[in-house]
Amino acid sequence: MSKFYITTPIYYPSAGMHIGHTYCTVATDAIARYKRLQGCDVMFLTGTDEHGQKIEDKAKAAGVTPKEFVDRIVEGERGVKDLWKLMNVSNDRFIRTTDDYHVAAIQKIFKKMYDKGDIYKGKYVGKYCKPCESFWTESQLVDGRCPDCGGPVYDAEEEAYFFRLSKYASRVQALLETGTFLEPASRVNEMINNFIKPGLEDLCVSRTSFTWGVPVDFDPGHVVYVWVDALFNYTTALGFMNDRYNDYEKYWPADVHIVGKEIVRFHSIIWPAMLMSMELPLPKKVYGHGWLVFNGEKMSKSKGNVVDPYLLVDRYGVDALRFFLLREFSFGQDGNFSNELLISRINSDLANVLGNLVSRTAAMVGKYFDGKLPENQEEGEFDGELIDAASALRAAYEKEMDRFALQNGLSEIFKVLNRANKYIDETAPWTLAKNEENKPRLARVLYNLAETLRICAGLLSPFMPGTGAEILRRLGDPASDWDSLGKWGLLPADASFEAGAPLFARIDVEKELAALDALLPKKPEEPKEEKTERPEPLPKIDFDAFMSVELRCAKVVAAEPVPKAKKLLKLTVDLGYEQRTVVSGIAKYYKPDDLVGKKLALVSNLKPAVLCGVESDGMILAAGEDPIRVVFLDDAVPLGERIR
Ligand code: ME8
Repeated sequence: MSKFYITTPIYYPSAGMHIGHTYCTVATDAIARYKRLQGCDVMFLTGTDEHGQKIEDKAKAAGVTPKEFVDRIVEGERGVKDLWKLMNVSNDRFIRTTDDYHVAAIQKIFKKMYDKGDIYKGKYVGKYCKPCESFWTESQLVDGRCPDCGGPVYDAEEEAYFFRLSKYASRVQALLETGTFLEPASRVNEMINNFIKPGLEDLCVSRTSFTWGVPVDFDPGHVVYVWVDALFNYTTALGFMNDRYNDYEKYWPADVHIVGKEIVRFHSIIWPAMLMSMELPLPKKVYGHGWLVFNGEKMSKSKGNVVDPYLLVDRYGVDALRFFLLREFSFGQDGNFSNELLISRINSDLANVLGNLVSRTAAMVGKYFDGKLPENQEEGEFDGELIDAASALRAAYEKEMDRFALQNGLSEIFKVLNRANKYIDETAPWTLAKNEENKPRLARVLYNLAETLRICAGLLSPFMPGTGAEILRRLGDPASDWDSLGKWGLLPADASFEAGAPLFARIDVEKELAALDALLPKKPEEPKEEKTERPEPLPKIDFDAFMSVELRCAKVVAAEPVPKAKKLLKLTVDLGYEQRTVVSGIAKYYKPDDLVGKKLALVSNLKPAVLCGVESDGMILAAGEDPIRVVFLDDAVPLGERIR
């Protein structure tokens, strides 16, 4: 039996997961299920990438340890594992980079590259982007900002270990030029022109400015760069350099790493170079898929445009969502998500074509033959075209699926389903039913429809596992293995077809859009026109009077409602030299999560006051009365800094 090892990127459990993450994992799941259907021995790996400064900072802001923080997001309610369960993701293994076996293996891997001379100690001087955890040179910046996320970068100088990426530049280029290693082909030129041709610099692979990472065991104070730690997950999860698993020999090298386009550089340049250094076989393929964008922008929490998969599954069901993601967008390119597209796709393909064909066919088998076809059947006009289309489907589908053209794979199935709906119009079974003599012909027409549905349901099941299985169940669980799906006529002649509830209901587009609009997170409000009316001025004060107010920069590290006080939030703020409790009347305008991690201005020498039983030691600056807006400070202002 042939082996097939497929991976998704491992996710940063730093914030909620959205439809973009779901897209990547569901696509990978469809490929893994397709390979299983073909009879391959599949290993499908996913997991979480849990180290790094970003996680350390978020944990600190939430007032918990990094491990507690990631545990909650990975294992907790609506966490990463929950989401994959919801989406019916069939991963065989789940790795967490905080797992002991992985950490110990990373230490050995790092040491091995160091002993070989491919990792050496040096000093890093340049720019650093915190969210991306990446060092950049001045020339790599775009308009002075991080080339990956567009965010601000900071001067950085630290002693660090470097990986001799430059040494492997020509081998990596040759690998990319094979044309089979990285797909789609458009990504190859991007890698060669943007990264290899300008000259690959050695990669900084350790950090000393934070501690939440795999410690470099031979040099305390250094932790392994999160991407080195993350990339090797694909091998440690199989048991490479650890005893936890024993599948490395069996499954490595990977058949394909499915990754988003922004991390193609890590997977197609850095990853093979490190494997070359370790003298390990290289993955056979890296596939860089496009992004799901929302009105042209990548989804991100800070832009407030994330779409919640739980909400969509709740309204439409998991299969409809899986289907939409893989049918609507071309996997290698960006796709613009919209609720309207989602609803239209459900209506046009699932309710009108697939659902309708299933219910019409089953209803006719029920009405004319009591749910079970007679063996006495008669071939006739139009049969040939439908039989040819359904018999050729598996091959056409396979051709598309083998190059990960998932959208086209589905479109091949829908061509046949449409053909079958047309066949109903052509053969007009309701007219045949009027005459007893035509019953054998009618039986054959319904058989052909049911047999077409057997093949289509089997080939749909990697995309819509529940729906595929349900159609097959209603057909009496006929043969649906890979071999049988390539053959016509395997449904027994006296097949039964159980009528059941409609598989997909038609949705009223306008009503549904309005309902969704009310439910989905609101876009940030457009700023209102600025007020121009002059306020009544207060008497002038002298400089000393102003300076007697001590304003300082503080960061919110925790926030919670005050029991029995609807308007109040209790904040714990950090001034760098001490923490304080402050009560503020902003509960109507801010949720605790909106505030944690943000810096604001604190009147720190205000006399304490007790509000609803909680002592408030200071006051935060805010503007307006309804709504009240907190005056947030730039993240670059140091904690405790005086504001004047
Ligand atoms: O990159 N559309 O983790 P991550 C499509 N930890 N795909 C999207 C998307 C969107 N809107 N948003 C995110 C990491 N993704 C690393 C991986 S692997 C050794 C380490 C995809 O949680 C994104 O492209 O930021 C990436 O492939 C995956 O989600 C995980 O992103």
